[in-house]
Amino acid sequence: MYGNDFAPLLEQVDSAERDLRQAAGQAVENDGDLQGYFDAIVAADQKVEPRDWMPEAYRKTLIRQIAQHAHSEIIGMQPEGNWISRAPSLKRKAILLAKVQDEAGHGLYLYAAAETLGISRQELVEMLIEGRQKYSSIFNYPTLSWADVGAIGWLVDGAAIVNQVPLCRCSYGPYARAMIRICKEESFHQRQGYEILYTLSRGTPEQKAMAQDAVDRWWYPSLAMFGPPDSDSTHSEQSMTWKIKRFSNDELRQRFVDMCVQQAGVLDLRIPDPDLRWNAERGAHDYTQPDYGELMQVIKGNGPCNRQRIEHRRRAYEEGAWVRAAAAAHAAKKAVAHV
Ligand code: BYC
Repeated sequence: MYGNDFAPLLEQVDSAERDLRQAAGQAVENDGDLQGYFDAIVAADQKVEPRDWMPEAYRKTLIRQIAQHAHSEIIGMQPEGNWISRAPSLKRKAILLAKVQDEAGHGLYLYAAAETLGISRQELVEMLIEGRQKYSSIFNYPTLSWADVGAIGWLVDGAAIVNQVPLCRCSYGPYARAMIRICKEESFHQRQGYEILYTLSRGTPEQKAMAQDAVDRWWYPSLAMFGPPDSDSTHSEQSMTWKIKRFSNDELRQRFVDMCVQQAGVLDLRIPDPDLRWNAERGAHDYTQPDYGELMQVIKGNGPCNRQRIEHRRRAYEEGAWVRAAAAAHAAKKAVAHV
C-alpha cells in the first residue's frame, strides 16, 4: 500500500511461527545435566519453556526486557490517547481508538509472558511507577499536532516492528509466541500512521508542513529507540549468546534507516539528516547518529514528559484499585461456586 510494503517482514513473522510450531515436536537429549540441557535447547534453536530449568541470569534478563517492553506498550497509550478526542474525523477516531486498545492488549500479552518467569503483574506495575523499571525512551516526547499520530505510526511503530520481528525467534517460548501476535498487529499500526502522513503530505501546504514538522521531531528519538550504540550496550553480547536478541542495536538501527529512506520518498517527506546518503561500498545508508547523551537523560527520567507519564500511570493504577478488587472478589466467588 502506498509504497510501504511490509510483506518481507510479515513473511519473517510467518516463518518464525512455522518454526515455533515445528520446535514443539522436536526433542533435545536430556541426560540430567541442567545447564547442558539448557545450552542444547538454545543451540538447537528450540524453545526454553517455563517448566524448564534456566540460569538465574537468563530469567532476570528476560524479566527486565519483557517488563520494559510491556511497560512501553502501556505508557505508549498516553501520547496517542492524547489525540483520540481531537481526531479530525469519526473514521480517524475509530482507527486510533482501536490502535490504542491494541497497545493495551500487547501490554497484557507481555505481562502474561513475564509472569511465566515467576513474577507477578502487580510487582511489575509497582516497579514501573516507583521508577525501578524502565520503559521506552520514545514515549517521553510530547504529541503536539495530529501529524504526530502519523509520525508515531510510521516511525515509532516502524522501528518497533524492525526491533520486534527478530524477537519472534527469541529462545524463550512465551515471549516468542507473544511477539508473533504483536508483530502481526503492529504492521497495521505502522500502515495507519503512514497513511495519515501520506494524506497530509498531499493536502494543503499547511498540512504538508505539519507532517514535515512531525517527522523532523520524531526522527532522531525513533533512531534512539534501538538503544545505545553496540560499543556501549551492556546486555547485547550476553542476550545474543542466549538468542534472546538476534541482532545488535546498531544492526537493527541501520535496517530501519534503509527501510525509511525509500518510504520517505513515496511520502514526499524529508528525513531531517543532511548527511544521509547511500554508501555503495557498505550497501547501506550512512546517516547521523541520534544524540545518545539525550537518550541517557531521557532514560534517567529527565525527558520532556517522564514525570507526567508516570504520574498519569500511577493515578490510573490507584483509581483502578476498586476494579481489580471487585474482579478478584468475583473470581473468588465463582471458584467457590464451582467446587
Ligand atoms: N529506552 O544494553 P542495552 C513499542 C536501556 S516501543 C529506554 O542495549 P538491551 C511500542 C536498557 O534497558 C519499544 N531504555 O539493553 C510501539 C538497559 O538498561 P538496564 C519497546 C533503554 O536490553 C508503539 C540500558 O539502556 N520495545 O513496543 O540489550 C506503540 C543499556 O541498553 C532504551 C521493546 O522494549 C530505550 N530506547 O537492548 C506502543 C523491545 N534502549 O535495564 C509500543 C524489547 C536501551 O540495564 N526490548 N535502554 O538498566 C529490546 O529489544 C531491548 O531491550 C532494547 C535494549 C533494544 C530496547
